[in-house]
Amino acid sequence: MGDAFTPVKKDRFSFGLWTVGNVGRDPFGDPVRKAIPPTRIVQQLSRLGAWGINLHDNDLVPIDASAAQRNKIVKDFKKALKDYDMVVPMATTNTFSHPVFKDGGFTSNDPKVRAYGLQKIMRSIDLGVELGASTYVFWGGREGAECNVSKDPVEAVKRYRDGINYLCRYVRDQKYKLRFAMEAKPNEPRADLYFPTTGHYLAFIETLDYPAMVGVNPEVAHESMAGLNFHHGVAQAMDAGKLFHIDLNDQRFGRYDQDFRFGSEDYKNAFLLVRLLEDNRYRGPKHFDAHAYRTEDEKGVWDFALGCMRTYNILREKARRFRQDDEIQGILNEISNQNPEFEKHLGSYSRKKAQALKRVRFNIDAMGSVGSRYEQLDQLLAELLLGVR
Ligand code: GLT
Ligand code: MN
Ligand code: MN
Repeated sequence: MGDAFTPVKKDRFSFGLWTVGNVGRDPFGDPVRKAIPPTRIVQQLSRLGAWGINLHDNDLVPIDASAAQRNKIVKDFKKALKDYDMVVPMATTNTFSHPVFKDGGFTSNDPKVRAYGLQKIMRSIDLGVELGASTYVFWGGREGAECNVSKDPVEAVKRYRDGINYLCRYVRDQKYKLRFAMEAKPNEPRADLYFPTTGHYLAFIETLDYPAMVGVNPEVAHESMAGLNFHHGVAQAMDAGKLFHIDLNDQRFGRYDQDFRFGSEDYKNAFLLVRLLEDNRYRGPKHFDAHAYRTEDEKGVWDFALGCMRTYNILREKARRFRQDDEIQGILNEISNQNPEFEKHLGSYSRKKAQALKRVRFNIDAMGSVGSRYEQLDQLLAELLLGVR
């Protein structure tokens, strides 16, 4: 029996095979869980109310599988998707695990590695499209450096651009309905990664041959690692029409990439994000790119998955209450309706408007002495989030 926060398909929640499939390996310790077969992941996630499952090529098909093995695996997986009413909204390529990618795929100094990278990505795009994906993520996990004189960073950006342009043309040539979403991260596993933030990608995208095909896939943890306010970055991506996908998880500031359960660390920031997505009617997939604590067995993995989705829905309800709270809305109205007679000075430029504005006398001391009521507003938010409102 569910309650008001029980996830359902129309919530469009998705998980990566690699997220619930994470076996708990870390740089200091061995796996603590057995790999869960992809078909069981599909079944269990569906049972919990998830809608989609995302994958890297090698999450499903081992890198050394024969063509016959690949076909059998893909066939079984498709059957599970059908049986459990699950979709594959997004796919991506693993260009980071195999040693061949130790110095990057797109940005490797070795053209042979770059060529192999393109080949692997084209095959992986074929697989993603075969499974129904409409978004293709690029996370350049090895596109970076430790020895920063080993690669010219300007050249690295050019190589990356050449690779994405090539693949845009491949997608068009194949007549695939596929959009790319670029995922930034400042560091880890490399000391420094190129395109460290979503903002860097937003600028890069405009330099591509087919910018309309390419957007971003911001991840909570990654922008937090860079010390940034996540929901501000997401807002800018939305404003640019580039929020094609989103990776939801949680993270403590200043730490390694923790990929914690969504909303497990910072309720307030998680609320701000959910409110932003809901109020702006984001309709893309809501993908949880997170994994269960290393302390957990398989039951803990499903607790984790359900927890991500429930927390999102709880915060969605909080966002609704925020919109309907008279006192909060009263303050917001007051804030946004100050001195309406000055609106006429703003907006688009004209010489006449500029001349008029230059004649206005402002009493800046009086203006600067007006309080903002933000303390009161923020406390009302705190009380709403803490459940006493
Ligand atoms: C990897 C990374 C994620 C990316 C995935 C896509 S794989 O787990 O930590 O943030 O989204 O390649
Ligand atoms: Mn991450
Ligand atoms: Mn991610």
